[in-house]
This record gives sequence, structure tokens and C-alpha cells, in this order.
Amino acid sequence: MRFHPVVSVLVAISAPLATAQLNSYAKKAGLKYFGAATDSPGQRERAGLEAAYPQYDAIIRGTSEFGQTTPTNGQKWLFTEPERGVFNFTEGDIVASRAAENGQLLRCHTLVWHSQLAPWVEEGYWTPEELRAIIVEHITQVMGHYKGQCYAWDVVNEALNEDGTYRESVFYNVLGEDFVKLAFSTAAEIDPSAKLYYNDYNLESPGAKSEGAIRIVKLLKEAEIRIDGVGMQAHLTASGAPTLDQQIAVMESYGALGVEIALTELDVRVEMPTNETSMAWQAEVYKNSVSACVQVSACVGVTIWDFYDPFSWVPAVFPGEGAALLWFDDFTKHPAYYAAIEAMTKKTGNYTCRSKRRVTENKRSRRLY
Ligand code: 9MR
Repeated sequence: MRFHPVVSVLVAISAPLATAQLNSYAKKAGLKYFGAATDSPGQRERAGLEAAYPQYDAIIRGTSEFGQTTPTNGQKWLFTEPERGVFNFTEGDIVASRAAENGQLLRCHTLVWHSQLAPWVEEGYWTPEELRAIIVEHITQVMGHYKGQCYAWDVVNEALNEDGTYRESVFYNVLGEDFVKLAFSTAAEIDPSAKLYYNDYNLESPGAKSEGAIRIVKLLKEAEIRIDGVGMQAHLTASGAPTLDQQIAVMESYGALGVEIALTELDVRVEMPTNETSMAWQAEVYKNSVSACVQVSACVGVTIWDFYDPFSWVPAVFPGEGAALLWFDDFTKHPAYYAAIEAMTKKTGNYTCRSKRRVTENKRSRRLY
């Protein structure tokens, strides 16, 4: 069969995409991984879903698709220490052992967070000494249990308000910013091999909140306490996400402090029902975020917050919005899936990072983009 030249070009471009798989492309683009968070069957049932999804399981296990995973819920305080001194690792272990079986990196999530916190911690009236002991014990037990299994830990999660000041959690109210120092210094002792991250949302463009994250990194570094990374959760909307340039700029501002960066919970919600326009916008947002990570040398990887729309947290929290991930309910892929691949194969914006630029340019010349 003879193709018109334009058709031939389209066939040539779409051929690798037909078998495109996210983690393989991420690695070729110089990232450590492309991953997806996932919940254990018990957690799914708790959310009113079925426990067994064989088609889902086959996808999450595929390492050319996902080279990394994060337990969406199972390692949170509410589940790991529901009562003082009573530890339960059942749900977290399910995801951790699957990652080990599959040879996937595990990002562990999360140690000190005001949300999904066990009520006994939140509702107690603690002296600073008591709360310090509670934090140290929690980190010692939970991190100790997973010692050697976690590529990274989100040590402190969402400590900041939108204006960059500290959120009024039980931790901050009792201990001030010392709780951040205590959490990281304890974590550094318990698992020297895990990268220690500060993780938050709305850190994807320069502003008051990103300045807050920078302040936390500096606070720890000045106190000679180890911090290795800033996690940009990246819960984005298709209609109002930061631009590629904003994302590159903010990643570079973190990277300049000598820490690595990861997109830790990427999803891009749209108004339901979806239509061609919202899917095209969503694709653009995914492309920009993934592309920013590819272009900034400090950015090591991208994790989407589950991959299958029915398992997304979005509809429960933002009624009328959804379809935030890369696989629809019927397991077909969003256009954004291919846009993410494109970000990992093609030059899509201004390049600011020389090392990754070289990698991408080599690939470009080989593949004749
Ligand atoms: O995806 C998680 C969802 O199943 C939980 O119900 C929810 C409770 O807050 O937490 C979700 O994950 C959050 C993550 O742990 C931290 N960043 C925001 C995520 C979305 O809420």
C-alpha cells in the first residue's frame, strides 16, 4: 500500500504511540520512573468499591507502564496507628509487597499530616514533650517497619497554607515549626536509605506557597537536618493549571537548594461529562507537567494519583468534576496518556536544563521528530 506523504508521517509518529508505555518512555527521557499510586483491596472496599479488578491489577503490575507505586492510603496515621501504640501495617504492606514482587520503586506516604490523622492524636491535649514523644514513636515504628523498602518518604505533608504560613494543625499548634525539624531528624535516623521529602499541593508555580516550601527546605538545611526532596503533588485542573514555564521556574527554584523534585500525585480534573475540548485541555496540562519534569534535571519522576478514573478521589471531593486520570472507566486511555508520552519524547517548550536537554536532543535526532 502507498501512503500520501502526510499520512506516512502520521503513521510514523503514531506507530511508537500505539505501544507507548509510560515508564519506558520516562526512563528513556532521563527520569527514574513514571508511577501510579494504588490502594489495597481493603481500602477500595472501604470506599464502597469492589475488591477485585483483574484488568486493573494487570495494568498496575506492568513495569513498562509503571515503574513506581505509592500506597494511596494504607501508610497514613489513621491506619498505621489507629490507637496509641497499636500499629497496623496490613494495608500498607499489600501495596509494598506488590511493588517488591513487581520490581517497582515504592514512594511511601506519609508520616506527619494533619489529615487522615488518628482521632486520638488530633483530639488530645498534649504538652510539647508528649507530642514530641508521639511523633518520634510513630515515625520510629512506621518507618522502621518499612525500612529499606522505600525509595522516598513524604515525611511531612501539607504543612502550609496558601499564603505560605504554617497550617494550624495539632502539630504546629503545640510545637511550632519544630515539629518539621523533629519529623525530619527522626526520619533521617530511622531509615538512612530513604529520600526524605516535604510534600504539598499548589507548589506547581512560583508564589507565596512555593516560598513557604523553600523556607522549609532552608530551615532544615540550616539546622543540618537532612531533607532530600520537594514533592509537588500537582492536583491540577484542566482549565487553570500553571504554564510550562511556571512549572519549570518553580522546579528550578527548589532544585537550586540542592534537593530533588518529583511530581507525586499528578491528576488533572475536568468538568463532567467530558468532551473533546476538556480532554484536549487536560492533555495539554499533563503534557506541560510531565515536560517540565523532563526538562529540569532535579526532577526525578512522575506519579499519578492512581491511573483509573473510578478510583480517583476527585468526584467525592469536587462534585461535578472527575476523569482526572489516564484510563477511563472502560479501560480505554485518555488523550492525555499520549500527551504525557509526547512530553517524554519530543521537545515541547523552552529547554532550561542542559543535561536533560542533551538526552532529549539525542533521541530527537535518532527518531527524526
Ligand atoms: O486519594 C486519597 C483518598 O482516597 C482519601 O480519601 C483522601 C483523604 O484525604 O486522601 C487522598 O489522597 C490525598 C493524599 O494523601 C495527600 N494529598 C491529597 C490527596 C487527595 O486528597
